[in-house]
Amino acid sequence: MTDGIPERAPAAASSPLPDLAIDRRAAVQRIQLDAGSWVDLVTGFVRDAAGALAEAHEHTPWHQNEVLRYDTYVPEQRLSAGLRPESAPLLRQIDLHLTSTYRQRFTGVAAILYRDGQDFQGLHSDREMRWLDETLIAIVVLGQRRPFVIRRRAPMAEVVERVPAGAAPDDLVLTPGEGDLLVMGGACQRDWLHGIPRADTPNPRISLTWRWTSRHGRPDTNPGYFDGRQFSDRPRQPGTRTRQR
Ligand SMILES: O=C(O)CCC(=O)C(=O)O
Repeated sequence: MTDGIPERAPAAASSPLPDLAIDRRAAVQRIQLDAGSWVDLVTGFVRDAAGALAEAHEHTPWHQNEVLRYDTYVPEQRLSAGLRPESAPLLRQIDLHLTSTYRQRFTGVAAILYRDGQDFQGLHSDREMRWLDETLIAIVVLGQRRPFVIRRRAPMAEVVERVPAGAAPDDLVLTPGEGDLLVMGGACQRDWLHGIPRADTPNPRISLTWRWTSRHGRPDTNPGYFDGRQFSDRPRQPGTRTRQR
């Protein structure tokens, strides 16, 4: 005490904050697909992308889903897992970043492992009844850069089958990987398809996906074959199951 003024306690030695695993200031490139749909691409979003790939590859409880094709269950050509954002610092940081950047509460995290170039995902959209007018699909891609094809939804679904992903003249082909962030927004799931075609690589690719939907939109009474069924807050749709080991 000096002249009635309490002395300040010595400043506590400042404890260093743990380094962020993501670069929150990395530049965002916005690609406007049309008046209502857009894609944000952030390269170099995950700082130690190689370490994150190794960690996710080794420690994620991957499982093999099977999907009903005609009258037979066939294994999906990729592995997947559901993760909780709070289960790892990287996921938590991405979750907080997405929430503050896009001002929405996302559901996450759906992880997919493409073991090599033979694993793929056909052109589809993450579409669900009623709430397709405005959605956000945020995908962090670790590992091998591979084409991520975005194609305008055609009135005739057969066009998708006739022209391989990436081969149509108007296909937009991005190559996220090595820790990039890709966000599809607006009416992208209603008006556009996306897919990861087979690629000539022995290397793995992992995607970590967060989703948000406004839950407003026209009822989707006639979904096509290529319309995804993964996204719902209801139980998994009949037709997809996890293989019993
Ligand atoms: O792996 C990706 O980058 C995309 C994943 C995807 O399209 C999906 O889960 O619906």
